[in-house]
Amino acid sequence: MLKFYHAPFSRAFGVFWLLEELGVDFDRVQIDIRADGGTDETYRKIQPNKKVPAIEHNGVVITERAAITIYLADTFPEAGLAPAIDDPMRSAYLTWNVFSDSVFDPVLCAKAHGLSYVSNDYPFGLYEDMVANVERHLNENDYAAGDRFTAADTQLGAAVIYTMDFKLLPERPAFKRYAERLEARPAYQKTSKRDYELAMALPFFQEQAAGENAGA
Ligand SMILES: N[C@@H](CCC(=O)N[C@@H](CS)C(=O)NCC(=O)O)C(=O)O
Repeated sequence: MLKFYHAPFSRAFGVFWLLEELGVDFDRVQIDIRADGGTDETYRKIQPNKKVPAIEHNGVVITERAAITIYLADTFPEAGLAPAIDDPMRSAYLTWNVFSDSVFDPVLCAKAHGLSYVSNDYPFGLYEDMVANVERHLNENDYAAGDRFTAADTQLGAAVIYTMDFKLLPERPAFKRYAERLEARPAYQKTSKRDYELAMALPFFQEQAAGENAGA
């Protein structure tokens, strides 16, 4: 049985959503990334940086969201979420899958932490360039790889929805239309509900919610 190393309200969400889109049976292993004193050291055997997500399948471990996404969509092709090697959509599919982890995410982390730099300082480049690139692409395409939903949307889409909610990504019409398209998917809705329930079962998020209510 496929094992999925997960933490609710985390970067593991896109893979959680993809597993639902693929209709795959899996064992979910919850990793407490917010534990006092840090994530348990034993998890380092699975993910050397003790980060989620990770998966274990047929005796191998796969880490890094883009790799996991590409692996899962290729391994379970029945769902049709991975354009074939010779499909013209394959190039955009791979590019936006990897872009989500290697450009989109670090650019927004740099923004959130107020990092000041020029494009050539870091491989992910500038916030303005990244936002313009995604906006142009989503003005021209309904989905990451083109005109149909693929596994790449579980990465780019999860990132767009999450960071727009947190006001890190501006609310441009192209981003909002894309988010609405994805949020309408039953697998997205089911996974969001489950992720929320799992988060709210944790003292960390219960305390956070209680603090927010007290401040309201
Ligand atoms: N490069 C990793 C990043 C994953 C990542 O940042 N995961 C966060 C979840 S939000 C994490 O596990 N953080 C826990 C920690 O760093 O202790 C990937 O793409 O899979």
